[in-house]
Parts: sequence; C-alpha cells; structure tokens
Amino acid sequence: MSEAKKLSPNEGIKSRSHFLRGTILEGLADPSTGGLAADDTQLTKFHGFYQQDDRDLRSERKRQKLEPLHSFMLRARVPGGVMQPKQWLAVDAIARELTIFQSIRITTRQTFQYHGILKRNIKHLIQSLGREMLDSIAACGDVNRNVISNTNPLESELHGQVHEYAIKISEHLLPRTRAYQEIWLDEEKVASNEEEAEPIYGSTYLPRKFKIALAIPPHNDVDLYANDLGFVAISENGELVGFNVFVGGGMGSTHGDKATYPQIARGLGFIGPENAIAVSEAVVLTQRDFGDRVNRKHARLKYTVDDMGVDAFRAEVEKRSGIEFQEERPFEFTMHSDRLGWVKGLEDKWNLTLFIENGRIWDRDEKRYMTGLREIAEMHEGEFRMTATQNLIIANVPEAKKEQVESLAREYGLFGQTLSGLRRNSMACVALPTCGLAMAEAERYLPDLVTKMDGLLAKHDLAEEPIVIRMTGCPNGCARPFLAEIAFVGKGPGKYNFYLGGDGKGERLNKLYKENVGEDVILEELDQLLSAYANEREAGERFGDFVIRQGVVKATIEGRDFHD
Ligand code: SRM
Ligand code: SF4
Repeated sequence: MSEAKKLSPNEGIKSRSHFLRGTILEGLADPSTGGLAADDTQLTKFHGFYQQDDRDLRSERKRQKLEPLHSFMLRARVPGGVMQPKQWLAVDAIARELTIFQSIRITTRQTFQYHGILKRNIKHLIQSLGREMLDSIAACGDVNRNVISNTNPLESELHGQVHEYAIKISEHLLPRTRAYQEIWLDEEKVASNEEEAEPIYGSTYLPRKFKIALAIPPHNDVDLYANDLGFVAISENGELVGFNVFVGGGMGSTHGDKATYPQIARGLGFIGPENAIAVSEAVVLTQRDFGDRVNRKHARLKYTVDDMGVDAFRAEVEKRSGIEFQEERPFEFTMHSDRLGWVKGLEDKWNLTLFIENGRIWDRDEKRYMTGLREIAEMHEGEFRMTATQNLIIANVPEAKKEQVESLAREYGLFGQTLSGLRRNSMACVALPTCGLAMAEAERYLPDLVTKMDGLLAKHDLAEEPIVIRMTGCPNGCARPFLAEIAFVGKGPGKYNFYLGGDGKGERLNKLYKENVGEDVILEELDQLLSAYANEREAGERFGDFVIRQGVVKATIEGRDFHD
C-alpha cells in the first residue's frame, strides 16, 4: 500500500484490539502510573471514557517533573436522556464520592459526564452505574453514540412513540462485543475472540464517530441537521406515520483547513416507522464500507455523502435495506432551543424545564444545584430528562406535587432566576480545564460574556430577544456553534473567531464575521450590530436573518460554501 493510502493508526488499534479489549485490564492493574497505554486510551472511548489531565495544573506539574495529573472523563449512554429519580440519586452520590470535580455535567447530547475520575476508581464507578441499569457502552468511539430525541416525551403520545424509537435504534446499533461486561462487570469470558462476531460493525468498527437524532416538528431542540443521521417524525392526527430521513450533518472543522467544514444533513426521503431500524443499519453499513479510513479529518459521514453525492448514497442505502424512499413529507421547524418553565403533559401531569447554565451541576460558591436536584429527586416520582441543550426537565409531576417541586427549584436557584433572552439561549462546550483540545475558554467564560452582552441588549431595548449564542473552545463544534445566530469559536487564549447568521431554527449554518478577536472587539462590534438591529429590523425578524438581509455576512446554505 502506498504511503498516501496508509490507513489511519486508529484502524490498526481497533483491528488488533480483540474487539475493544486491548490491554485495558493490564493497564488498570499497573500502579506505577495514573494513566493507560496510548493505544488503550483510544479503545476506552468505546467504553465511554477518555483519559484527560487538569490543564490548569499542567505546567506546575511539569515544573515539578511529575507526570500530568491523569484522570478520566466518563460519558454515560442514556438514549433520549431519561432517568428515574432513583438513578439520579445514584448518579449524584457517585459524583460526590468518586470524582475529583464532584460535578455532573449535562452534555449537548442529552446525557451526563463525570470529570476527574482516578484510574483506581473507574471500575467501581462503572459497576455503581451498572447497579442502576446505567452504562457507558459506545458513549464515545467510532460507533453509533447516544441517540437523542425530542425532550418532553410526556407532552404527547407522539413524543412517547418517538422516544421508543430512540431506544430501539440505540440498542440495535450497540457493539456486540462483551469487552465492556468482561472488563468492568467481571463477566466471565464465554466466546473466543474469533467466535465473537460484530455483525454490524466488523472488527474495525466505523471510520469515525456516528450520531443519530430524532425530532418532532416544530421543535428542533436536538439540532437534527448536525447529526450523521436524522429522523424527522411525521404525524397524522397525533399518530406517527413515518420519518423524513436526513444524512451527513456534522460540526467539526479545523481552523485554516478549508477541506474541513461543518455541514447540514441532507434529505433522503420518507419511510414508514417500521423501517427506521433497517434504514439506520443500512446507513451505518454504507458509512462503514465507503467512509474514509485513511484520513480521520475526512472520515465523518458528511464527507462520504458529499463525495458520493446524495443520490448515489440514497441508492446504496435502498440497496442494502431493500426499502425505497418515498418523497419527503412537508414539515416545519420553528426553534432549536428549550422551552423553559412549566409545560403541561399527558394525564394532567406537568414538566418543568430548568435552565442549567452550560449543563454544569455542582455545589460551588452560591450555586447549590446538586443539593437542590438531590432534594427534588428524593420527593419526585416522575422522571429526570436531560435535554440536548444541556438543560434538565423534572418530568411527569402530578398537580399535587407541582408546588413542592417549584419551591425546591426556586430555593436552590434552579428556577425563577431573571434570565435574558440571550442567556436562555446560550450554550458553551466544556473546554478548559479538562478538554485536551481546547484552545480557549468556553464554559468558564461564556456566562461573563453574556452578562456584558446583556448590558448592550438592555441599552438597545433588546433584553428579551431570544438570540441563540454558542461558544466552543475549538472548532470541533461540541456546542454546535455553527448553527447559532452568534457564535465564538476559540482560536487561542482569550481569542475567538466570531460567526454570525444562524436562523434560530438550526437549519442554516453561520459564517465567519471577524477572525481571532478578543472581548473588546467583540463588544464593540456587537454594540453597533445590535444598535442597527434595534432600529432597522423588520417585524418579527430574527437577529441572524437581519445580519444576512443587511449583507453583514452571506448566508451559508450548504457546508461546502462555509469558507466562501
Ligand atoms: Fe465533542 C471531542 C466534549 C458534543 C464534535 N468532545 C470531544 C472531547 C471528547 C475532546 C477529546 O476528543 O479529547 C470533549 C471532551 C471535553 C470534556 O472535558 O468533557 C468533547 N462533545 C463534548 C461535550 C461534552 C460538549 C458539551 O459541552 O456538552 C458533548 C458530549 C456529547 C455526548 O454526550 O455525546 C460533545 N461534540 C459534540 C457535538 C454536538 C453534537 O453531537 O450534537 C459535536 C458536533 C457534532 C459533530 O459530531 O459533528 C462534537 N467532539 C466533536 C469533535 C469533532 C468531530 C469531527 O467530526 O471533526 C471532537 C474531536 C474529534 O472527534 O476528533 C470532539
Ligand atoms: Fe473541547 Fe473543542 Fe469540544 Fe470544546 S469544542 S469540548 S474545546 S473539543
């Protein structure tokens, strides 16, 4: 094989791993280091966790000639984001007992992460989750990950039905290897490696991560178009009649590399609900066989679809599934944010969506979210539902308990806060200190920037305007910044690329407005833009649409035009 066609090193690691076992067990038993062998750190992703180190401490440890303070981040698999209060209590106890950061972090894919797990505690932690029927299988790695679906499933029968599909698809696409059960849950090994089959993935799994979302119009709170595979539920008289299927969305890109770009998923057509699993499998198989295994920066499904063309991709999926796509059915999305506050659901039960800034739950300073949620979990009999915009729903609350839930939520600052339209629609990725890829702050900085921007919004009488703002510490796009009306993407310490032009519905990518700017420039620019918006906007016009109508940036209709 020529040098140019050499497979990416990850392919070798996967194929040599004996179906994701590697030498993880040996590494766990090695007390001489807090970390694992390099190859194993790639494999543990398939088991749901990443090796990290606290970047705030990195240079001091280096100065003292110590190895980095290794710890691990674990991401759970919770399809559709639903947990019982008893599970929440366990998740809370584990965070306090077994992690350095003592926090629960709700992610942008409707699940939770722990940060700061020491190597010696990982197994105990996974077993503790397992006792509550929670796992982290395939939460990361080159496989299908946590399947997300519209929140408030109790709002209508349809939400419930669609959530069922999220679970079924997630289960169907789980890896079949027993490596997780053997390593973490002490399951006895029954099959030899050769006998163990991965019927969907094969021994090298997928070329890259793979993500699926289901959405019920008019709410696009899962950001369907940012997913490798998306199902838009189509209903008649409140009954699910099928799905419009979309493929090849994604956010990740690399600064300065125009061959990489965020992309919006494209439509394949309509299918009956009974075909959702077969089509999911056929899309995964097509990506398995056609995806790029040489260049990981070109390995996501979005590039496979762009390189093949949508028609050829559709034909391949039809051939593999035996299902013919029908013409796409009409639908409309109106928003890609959460509806905060109380929403009435089925059987007179209520759902309370709480704003959790950037998904971070802990007891620190004046914030005591962890204690507050624990107290709610102790009295609540419905569910806890995580949203794909890092918020949390106390779901299925009977009328008789509504007041008690609300008063606890108010007592701990989880509800009833004064939130501007901007803050309600803000989202930042984790970034520093744990993310090894962060170039700038995100979660620790966006709240302060929003406070400063709130001042500008108030000055221009725009405080209630629901402008979608997102920040990430690098262009991998974990808080889906390229779909926001205003976005900041880390370039270096204190410096961001500044993007404008999302549509508030998650259907249009934004565009670079200013490169590598700091807070002063950001606030100066925004002052002028917001002033123009306040004075010159049309009735009901969103900020992201206004900047495009005014020619401040060009609309990005498709990912390949993102850099133009
Ligand atoms: Fe992400 C890598 C955090 C959602 C695109 N992401 C990472 C890592 C694991 C860094 C690493 O590889 O070392 C981050 C861990 C930080 C930490 O300390 O916790 C990380 N990603 C997150 C989370 C926690 C952000 C958050 O603030 O909530 C989200 C966890 C989701 C989950 O529960 O599964 C998260 N990541 C996303 C999303 C949004 C989504 O899926 O809707 C994206 C953009 C969509 C997409 O996949 O295209 C995203 N993460 C990436 C990428 C770029 C992938 C690419 O195609 O180029 C990377 C880097 C990579 O894969 O090489 C990455
Ligand atoms: Fe880390 Fe970049 Fe993802 Fe933020 S966007 S969590 S900095 S990989």
